[in-house]
Amino acid sequence: MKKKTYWIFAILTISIISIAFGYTKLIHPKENLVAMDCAETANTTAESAFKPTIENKKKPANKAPQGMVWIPGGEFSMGSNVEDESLCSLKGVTKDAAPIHRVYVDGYYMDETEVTNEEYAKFVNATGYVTVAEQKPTKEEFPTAAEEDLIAGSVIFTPTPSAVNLNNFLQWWNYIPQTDWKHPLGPQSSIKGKEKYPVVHIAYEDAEAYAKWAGKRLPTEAEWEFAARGGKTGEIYAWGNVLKPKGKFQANIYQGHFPIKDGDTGEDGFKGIAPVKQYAPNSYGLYDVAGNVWEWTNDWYSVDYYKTLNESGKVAKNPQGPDAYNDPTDPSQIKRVHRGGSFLCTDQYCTRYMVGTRGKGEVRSAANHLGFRCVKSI
Ligand SMILES: [Ca+2]
Ligand SMILES: [Ca+2]
Repeated sequence: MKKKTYWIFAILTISIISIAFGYTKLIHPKENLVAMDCAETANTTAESAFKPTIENKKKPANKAPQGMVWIPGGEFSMGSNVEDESLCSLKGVTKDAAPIHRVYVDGYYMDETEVTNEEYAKFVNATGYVTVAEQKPTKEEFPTAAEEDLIAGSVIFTPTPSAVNLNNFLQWWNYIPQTDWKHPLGPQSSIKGKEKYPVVHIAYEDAEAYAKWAGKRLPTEAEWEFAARGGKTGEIYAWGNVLKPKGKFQANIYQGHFPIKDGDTGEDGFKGIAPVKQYAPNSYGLYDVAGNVWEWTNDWYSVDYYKTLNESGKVAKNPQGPDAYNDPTDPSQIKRVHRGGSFLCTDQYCTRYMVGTRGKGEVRSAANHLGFRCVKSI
């Protein structure tokens, strides 16, 4: 990486990449890890912490808006058994999805897929909207940066030439000028022929602007998880408790040696990002809630939000997230919650495709594994 862009790269990447991988700061992962199937045998002994999901019975009289499905809402147990998440050989190193706590959400419609390039293009064509990644960073945002370093761009996953210690994500992320939703893999790339791929390099305000234009909104974290669980109780994945039922992957995640060049074997059918709807939907008809691209939610990220709700002793009714962000590992960064993991999640490093687990990202940061989907209240 050029030194010139290092400063902005570091600022923009640290929080977004820590979404998935921040906990590696806390541990010392083995080098040269090989692909493992350990998530397949994840511990379910604490499943009793989950109480049955009780779906609302009421259904709207009208048909769902095009491209959306009805999520009935109801009461459910939210969060993750920390014994089941994170690195398979190091259970429970991430604790922000605990404790499992009781939540109620009203019913709503949700986009059946991640928002696609085609859909985002309609919004941009109609409004002339310019995403954060397309905007030149300002002196106000980066007061110590030299003028020539203020270059619009975004962050791209860049495989390493050989095996690396997994404790430093800066090794496989690069800030690339002129990278944005229309140029997802750098200035020479395009989205031609990729209309059905999820839009990426989307900062929070870019997602929010689209949602408003579409007459929708971003889901709360609770709405996202209720929907992703598909009415089931306490399952590890959006499709059940086995990573590969009948030996078949159910989501676009990462297999092979992470993060090296040609390390992604694409055993699930895709090396890198996939068009939407390539895997079976969950029982509410939602595609790719696990993997493919991370999805913004509306909630501030606070490491202890679940603990606070749980300690209230009540069912949290339509929780809207904490009043303020709080990430003690990165206190200066303003973050909101991401959910679902991405095509880069692997049991060697990040198992956030597990349905109850959480991610987080700085609100003005984007990358080529981050998108969103919307909801709509009735
Ligand atoms: Ca894949
Ligand atoms: Ca997703």
